[in-house]
Amino acid sequence: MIAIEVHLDAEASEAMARDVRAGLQSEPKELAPKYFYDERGSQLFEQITELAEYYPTRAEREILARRSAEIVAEAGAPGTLVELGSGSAAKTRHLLDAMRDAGCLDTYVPVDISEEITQETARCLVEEYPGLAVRGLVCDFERHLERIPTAEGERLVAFLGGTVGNLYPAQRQGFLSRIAALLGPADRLLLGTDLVKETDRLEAAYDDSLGVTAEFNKNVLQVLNRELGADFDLDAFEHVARYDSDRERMDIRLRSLADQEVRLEELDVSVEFVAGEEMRTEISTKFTRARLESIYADAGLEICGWFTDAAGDYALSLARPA
Ligand code: SAH
Ligand code: AVI
Repeated sequence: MIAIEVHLDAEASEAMARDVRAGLQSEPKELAPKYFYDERGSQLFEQITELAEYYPTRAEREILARRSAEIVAEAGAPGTLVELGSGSAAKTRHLLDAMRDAGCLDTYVPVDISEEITQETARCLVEEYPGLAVRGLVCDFERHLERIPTAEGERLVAFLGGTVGNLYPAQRQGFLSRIAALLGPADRLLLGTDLVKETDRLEAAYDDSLGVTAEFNKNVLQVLNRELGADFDLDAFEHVARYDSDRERMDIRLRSLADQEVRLEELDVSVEFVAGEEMRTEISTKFTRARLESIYADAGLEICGWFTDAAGDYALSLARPA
């Protein structure tokens, strides 16, 4: 009952080499957050979800635990759940339970760039949900979105965890428009978004006292060391997490602690960092309902369901083709 297509080929390695070369040569330097997620990066993200300061996972879990039956009914009792950036699919169980209880659960399609966690998630889910077909895709969802299998009946496409917030506005707009084009008239998108709140809480969520987020951030350097023959010294960088209140997004960086030169053998380039120089590794955008409505409208989507946790920290919205 498990079929997983892996699209991490030579083309993916070339895309990574191209991205990293361009990012390290731009001013300021920048790396894409999708490169965080090797096996270690996925494990570190799972640890982040359990941190006292990192509320988004708990808030989203609260909504899914309370409202999944309603969400599934509102989405028309779909037989297929497609999940973008599925990871361990820990919270997704609430949706799968609700689909099973509604008698519509047939197929789960996890789509993730991290092969280890996707294989493990598929193995666990077929055991937990007898009769469930898992048709996964290990790929970059921005490059391979159109490879998502079509289905006989309705599909619910879930993009949870707030991962849409890690995309830049133009990238996000293009991505949501492509999702809108994939949806049939009866299909629905379920989107998880963290909401705008006080700077202190946001900055604490991305700079925890145990240093797990710092380790997660620096892990991207380890990925480049392994994949591109780089010689980054992880101890020569520090984690920086600041809220940009104008753009309503967390801005996450690595700051060089010294003047240093880093060699990336596979790219045949050497890159200079001066002491104090910051390289952006991730943004994490925070939303309001009004802003999301306008983002949806620009992408050809409209909200048909809005669910928040009791504290109003986080929202799940259901959207349909406009
Ligand atoms: N949905 C889970 C995991 C969120 S972490 C949760 O809510 O807890 C973000 C996930 O998206 C990771 O599993 C990561 O591997 C995946 N991811 C990030 N960028 C991706 C990309 N470009 N293509 C496919 N998967 C991606
Ligand atoms: C996956 N993504 C939604 C997380 C976030 O909150 O932006 C990644 C993360 N980065 C640091 N902590 C968590």
